[in-house]
Amino acid sequence: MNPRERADETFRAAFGVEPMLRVHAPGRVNLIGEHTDYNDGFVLPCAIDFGTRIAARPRDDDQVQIVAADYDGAIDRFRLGPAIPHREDAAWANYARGMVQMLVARGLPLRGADLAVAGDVPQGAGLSSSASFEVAVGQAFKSLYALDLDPTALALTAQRAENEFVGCNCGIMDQLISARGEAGHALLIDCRSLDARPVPLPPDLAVMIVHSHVKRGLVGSEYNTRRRQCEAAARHYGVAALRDIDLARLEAGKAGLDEVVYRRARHIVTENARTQAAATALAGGDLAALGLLMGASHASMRDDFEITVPAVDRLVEILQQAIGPQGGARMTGGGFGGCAVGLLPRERVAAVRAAVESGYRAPGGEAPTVWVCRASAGAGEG
Ligand code: GAF
Repeated sequence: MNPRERADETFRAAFGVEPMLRVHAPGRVNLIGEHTDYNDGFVLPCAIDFGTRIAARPRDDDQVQIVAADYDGAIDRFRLGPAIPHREDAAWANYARGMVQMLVARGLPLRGADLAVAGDVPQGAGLSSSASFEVAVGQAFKSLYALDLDPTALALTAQRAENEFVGCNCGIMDQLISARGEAGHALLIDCRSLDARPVPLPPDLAVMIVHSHVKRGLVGSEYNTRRRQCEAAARHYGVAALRDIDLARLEAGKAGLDEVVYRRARHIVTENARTQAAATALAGGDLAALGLLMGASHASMRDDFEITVPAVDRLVEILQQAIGPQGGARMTGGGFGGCAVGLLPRERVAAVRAAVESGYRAPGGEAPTVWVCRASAGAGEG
């Protein structure tokens, strides 16, 4: 059964009627531009054909009931309000609770709802299962109550839920691409203005995602440390965010800057430049240039930002070798495990898949999981 069917079936089993409407929101893969979003910089993600599906009906009171198909039909119940309590015993429920609380905080006219949720974004893989869940919950309320909430506002509300309710200090990339993705395109997002330029993916280009099966450890604490280091560097240069300096200024002003903080800043400054160049290379179908930029991005994440782990470095090397000069590969997402992304000519998919499946094993012995994904549209009904 696909997630849509599972959401429907779970809805019927829990509430005894057919849902009134269905919504979905996708996960994402980031092609390049890592940790640049909270530095007001550039990212180049695309929404993928894995996502969260919700079957829903409105209620005429202020009760919300959510049944999770992926958690054995576990049910969460709470009332709308400005201070919805956290669930300490069911972390999944807090994404929905946070989203609903932030919709209420926007002053939107919502009532309660019955929802059934099912998804197929692999969890803990760095493909934004949680952003897709938050955005899907927001989309469900938007559709049920015809809320005045455009896709950017939907994304900002979901980010606020994650920052203030769930307690993860993430940037805007994951929620924005989940809300605004375009089929067949990546989006070059300016995370300061929130302008998002669609960049068409050439039809003969494959987007390959490979799960390393390295369990992501320390993500929260290391993520917050990186944020603080970037903020310290911006203060050192007297700018609002690292987006505001280029490599020349980074080098000219580095006296007195802690060496580690300097390398963190160098990753952000060079990654911003690479991301914009990669959008140009992608639009022009220049796979060789794209491959070099992806390789440099991975090296920068490994050596300057220090968010890769040896097994993922090895996976990326195998991918790079198998892909060759026409295309490239890098780790994708927040880091410390998770997935690599490869961009390659479609005709090379079988050979690259075979090379990765025979050449890579996770530290625990697991074989990699390989998906070729379709760049998909953002959240919506249906
Ligand atoms: C995580 C965060 F949620 C994003 O905001 C982004 O910072 C990403 O890590 C790294 O690029 O997915």
